[in-house]
Amino acid sequence: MSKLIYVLNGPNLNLLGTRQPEVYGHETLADVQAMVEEKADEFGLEIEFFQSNHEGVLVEKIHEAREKAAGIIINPAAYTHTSVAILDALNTFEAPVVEVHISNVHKREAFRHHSYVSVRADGVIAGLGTRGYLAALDYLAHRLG
Ligand code: DHK
Repeated sequence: MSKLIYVLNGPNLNLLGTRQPEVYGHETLADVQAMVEEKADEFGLEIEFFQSNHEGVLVEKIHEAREKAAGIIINPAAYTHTSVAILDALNTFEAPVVEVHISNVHKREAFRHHSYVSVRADGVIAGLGTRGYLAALDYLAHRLG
């Protein structure tokens, strides 16, 4: 049975493609999903791709991943900078976690420089645009063998 990777996306990422394209690019979240699924196929991995604008829903999805996933790729979006709840949920997940940001948060406002999720993440990718999801998947594919 192939390994399942959860790709979780936080608030406002449903608007990718139309939301501040100068910052987040022109690809939609559906484009990102298609790109990630195609790459996962090459690696023989399965993808559960998910987006929510609600913190508790993301927490529950991480709980679900505890039983099902071999790894998590998460772009917590604004919750990166605010959510102890998402950090605590990720701390209950025992397999690898990669944090992805489309933009380079360190080139942006000071409030984006701190990440609660980075306290748990095995790796952090920022500023590679949506290719960051593929870099995260490449890492997990190799780490999971
Ligand atoms: C996405 C968001 O929505 C912001 O709140 C984060 C992140 C950065 C991104 O670059 O993907 O600060």
